[in-house]
Amino acid sequence: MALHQGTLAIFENNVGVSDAVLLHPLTEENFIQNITDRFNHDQIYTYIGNVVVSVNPYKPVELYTHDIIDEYRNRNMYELPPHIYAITDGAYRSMRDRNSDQCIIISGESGAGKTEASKVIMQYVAEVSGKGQDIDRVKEQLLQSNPVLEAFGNAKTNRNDNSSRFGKYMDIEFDYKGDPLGGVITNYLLEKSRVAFQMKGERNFHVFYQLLRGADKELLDALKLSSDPESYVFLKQSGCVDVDTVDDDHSFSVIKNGMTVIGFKPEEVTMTFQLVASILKLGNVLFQPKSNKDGTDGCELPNMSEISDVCEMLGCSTELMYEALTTRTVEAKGDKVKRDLEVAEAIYARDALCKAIYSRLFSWLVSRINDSIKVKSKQKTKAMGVLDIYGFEVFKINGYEQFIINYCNEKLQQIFIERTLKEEQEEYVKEGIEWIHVEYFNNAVICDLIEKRPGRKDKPNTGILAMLDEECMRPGNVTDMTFLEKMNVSCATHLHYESRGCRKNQSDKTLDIDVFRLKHFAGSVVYKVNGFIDKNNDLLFRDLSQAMFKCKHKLLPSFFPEGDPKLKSRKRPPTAGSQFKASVTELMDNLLSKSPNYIRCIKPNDFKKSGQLDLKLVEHQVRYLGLMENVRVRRAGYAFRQIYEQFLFRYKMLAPETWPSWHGAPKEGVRLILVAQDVPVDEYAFGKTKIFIQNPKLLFDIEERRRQKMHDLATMVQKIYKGWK
Ligand code: AD9
Ligand code: MG
Repeated sequence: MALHQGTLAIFENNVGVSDAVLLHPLTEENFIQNITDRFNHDQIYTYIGNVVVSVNPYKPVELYTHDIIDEYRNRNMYELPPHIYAITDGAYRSMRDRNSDQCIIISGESGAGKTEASKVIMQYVAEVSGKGQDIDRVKEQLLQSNPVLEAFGNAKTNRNDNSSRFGKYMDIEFDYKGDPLGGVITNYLLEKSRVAFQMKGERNFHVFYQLLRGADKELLDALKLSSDPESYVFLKQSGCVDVDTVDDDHSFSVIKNGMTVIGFKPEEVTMTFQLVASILKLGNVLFQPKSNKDGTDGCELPNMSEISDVCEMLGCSTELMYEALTTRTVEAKGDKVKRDLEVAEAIYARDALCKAIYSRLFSWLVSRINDSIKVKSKQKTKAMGVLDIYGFEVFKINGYEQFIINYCNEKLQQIFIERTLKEEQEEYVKEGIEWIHVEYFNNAVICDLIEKRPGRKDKPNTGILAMLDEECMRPGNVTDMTFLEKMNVSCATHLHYESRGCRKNQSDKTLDIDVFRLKHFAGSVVYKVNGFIDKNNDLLFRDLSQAMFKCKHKLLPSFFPEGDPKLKSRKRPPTAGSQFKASVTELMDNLLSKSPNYIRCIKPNDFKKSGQLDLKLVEHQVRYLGLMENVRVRRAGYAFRQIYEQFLFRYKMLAPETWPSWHGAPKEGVRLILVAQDVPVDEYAFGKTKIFIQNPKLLFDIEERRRQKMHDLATMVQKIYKGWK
């Protein structure tokens, strides 16, 4: 296939080395210099063997055209400059031709380019897989799920104007030909606290602004909304409404179109926006202490207009909603008593309701999309998964959400370490290959600190999630501080835990007492415990769930099944932390059942600026991502390995001694083939059961010669056959 030289800049003037394995001498400085030089020439991708390192260019780069996709199709990784297309093509072909389910794990901190990378993968798969009416419909639905979920699940943060506030894993399922049949999306814990509160300079989820800026007058009137985000407390309190890089108006038409393509019925779209609008209006509901100064506690609403609008949209009686927002039913010795809520309690209840409606709406959207994209036929499928999860986060103030996000990143790093550094080296030892161990930091110790199960005598209970759950279940006076005290005692000697006494920064001499510090693989993070118990409990006052269950709105009651008064069981739902842990465990099992491919994203600077690469920042990421260890293992190791019998079976036509059959020891047969192919002896090693080959280029050559030989043999057979006739 000829390259379009001159038109595709990517193929010209390779800067530095495209695979860090080739660096001489191999030092961290050289590694960083290499990716910096490449970055400065818009060559944002570099390999470490088959791992893609990607540096966010923060500007459009000419790397994603149809022509470039065409070049990467059916080509081996080392033939062309590094690209996500190459790793995707390799994964796609392994899945299609070798029946091996694949996953692409994208990691890196917030703003490093994970979500963009996942779109590049999707774009590539959509282009290279088959065409046809049904297939194109499936592809379009899979692609359109992206902007819709981003609208509802992404937001501007101080790190990233389009930050994913949920984790997403998408399995694309294919038939035996490699044509997509459908997919399944799994979502992980949405950061729902954002609905009611955002830090200064951040925004709520995109959809709120998109609706106000993009909806026509008719829709805004129907939803009783003003077009100005400043009219809504949930949007204006953070002081940031507009973002230069985000076009809310345009995005609204994109998501409306996306929902239609996916197959949402018009009434489903309307119901979705009714819920979004209701949240905005609920956020404007004010409370004031009751005006009757007779000493009774409680609060009332100074203005009924917002709540009346909400009730009309949701099909709820205003009295019921009023009561659910301002009172709470408590059961005392079997009796039900209504208690008035203080203003602060009512605000808390209102915010909890908004967060619950939004997060359940989000889960519904995901399952609704899944209904549309799921594989309808019974045929056997092969899968390729793409994981794009929220990146590691460190803010000035870090809370429960950052704790959960960073825990998830620890687990992903664990997979990378297990597969790329640990298992790889263990295999050499197991196979008896001479090997000098490459040291690396194993973050399993931090994963344990967070998630270890309680109840083992030999080890004290130091699993933070378990301790948090214990505290949430414990009757009596439980507060965030009692949880912190418990941790401080249990984890006192843990090397990655630091109790109270953490300084906010070097110059700050005051000590915070409501914080703890975790030394994550990616850096030290100070967490404030405020809200941990509450967010982990994730409970909604029953009066509110019952009110929601009684609404006439077609979606809402199904979001609040616990509000059904007929419900017998009052079992406590699992905590948010234990649900997250269970889903992360399931995710890890899923990823481990597939062949992994990695994209390691690097953020070049903290200012979202193009053309700027902060060496210190990059160095930090290179270190914690374990990239140097990755290069060392890769460099000393063998890119290719195969069981002797399999190698022999595939390449036996390449040596006169082994063709057409070989009856000696398989290892000897393999040796004869390599000798016949003139492969230098220092390029391969014999393991106990497998042959190991260092340079993948050699294998491509062998493969090419096999193809040629098969072709020659076929031609010869044809000639003989013709001669017979
Ligand atoms: V987070 O953990 O969700 O907060 P991500 O997903 O790692 O984060 P994202 O992909 O959203 O980061 O990238 C951040 C921004 O960088 C994007 O909005 C783009 O403006 C920019 N970016 C990232 N990758 C590319 C790219 N390949 N080309 C051009 C890019 N711009
Ligand atoms: Mg993202």
